[in-house]
Amino acid sequence: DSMESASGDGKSLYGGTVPLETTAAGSSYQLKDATRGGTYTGDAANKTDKCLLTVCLTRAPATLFTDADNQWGTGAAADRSTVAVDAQYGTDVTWDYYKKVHGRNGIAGDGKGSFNRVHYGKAYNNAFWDDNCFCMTYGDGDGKLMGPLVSLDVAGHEMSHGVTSKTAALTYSGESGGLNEATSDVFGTLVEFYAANAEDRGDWLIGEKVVRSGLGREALRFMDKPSKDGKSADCWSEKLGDLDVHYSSGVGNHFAYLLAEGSGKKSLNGVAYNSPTCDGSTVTGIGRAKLGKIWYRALTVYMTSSTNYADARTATLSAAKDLYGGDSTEQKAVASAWKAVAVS
Ligand code: ASN
Ligand code: ZN
Ligand code: CA
Ligand code: CA
Repeated sequence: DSMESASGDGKSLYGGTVPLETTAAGSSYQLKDATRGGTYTGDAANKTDKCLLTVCLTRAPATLFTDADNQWGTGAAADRSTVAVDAQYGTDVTWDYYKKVHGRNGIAGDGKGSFNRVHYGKAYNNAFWDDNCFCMTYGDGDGKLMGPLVSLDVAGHEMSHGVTSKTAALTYSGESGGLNEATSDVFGTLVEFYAANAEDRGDWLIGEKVVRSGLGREALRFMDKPSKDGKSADCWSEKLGDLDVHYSSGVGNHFAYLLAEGSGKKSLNGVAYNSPTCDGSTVTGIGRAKLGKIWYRALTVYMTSSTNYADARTATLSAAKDLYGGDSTEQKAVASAWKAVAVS
């Protein structure tokens, strides 16, 4: 069969009707995007990987989604293609964000795509990046705590783990692990803003589309005040590295919010924020675009596998100096935002 790129669209679960670039193969279409390195989405058939650490005896499949008329999904989770639309769209937007904003061509910067697996496991309340398959995997959620974990911010979060893996390679434990997680939350959030999707507008919450009433809170994580999740740290302390990486990330998330938006109260796209500082100082934000520039340069030029929060401060100060000059407003804001989360 001859293969050629085709423009279709899909009815997603969280983002309304979205454009999809697919592959025409004979009389049907594949959910595979040749314009983004061949990134594709497959069905994991509710199976799970069986692994001991990184050695896997069996792996859930990634059976490529196909469609007869290139109009994918129904917008309802009952159709197996619907969440595939979200996942493919999420990695499309993330691909475009890295390319257009940072000049990065794919996860590894080599133009090569990756793939998504959706419907992983049964009632699985998680999503993850896996360095071994170089792929993203999404559960359907149990419907009580969470729905399908295929929102834009989660897709951007998981794909950004791949970018971190190919750049700073921040070790996934201790403070470097918290920074690894914060990197994914920061870029997942910037991807959500970049998408400008009317059904899933940009915000500083992680997983607000995914959570269900049983979880008892409006998002998985809150970047303006990370402790709103009941576990994450707002401020650095000596013991921070003992926390799970999804909670020590709070300090980096809080820094990122403060740097972009500033301290205190703010309302954005209909969401209210109130970001405190750890020392009572006032931080004036420099905007999301500059946050993204500074964090990306710090990640790709200055951070290494062992970078801790003090090192991340130095890395972002160096990045801000490169981008905007020493003693620039931007570099001073980076210093103020780290001070405000007790990193010096
Ligand atoms: N959803 C989680 C994450 O991407 C999975 C994990 O704990 N690694 O961080
Ligand atoms: Zn993560
Ligand atoms: Ca949103
Ligand atoms: Ca969000």
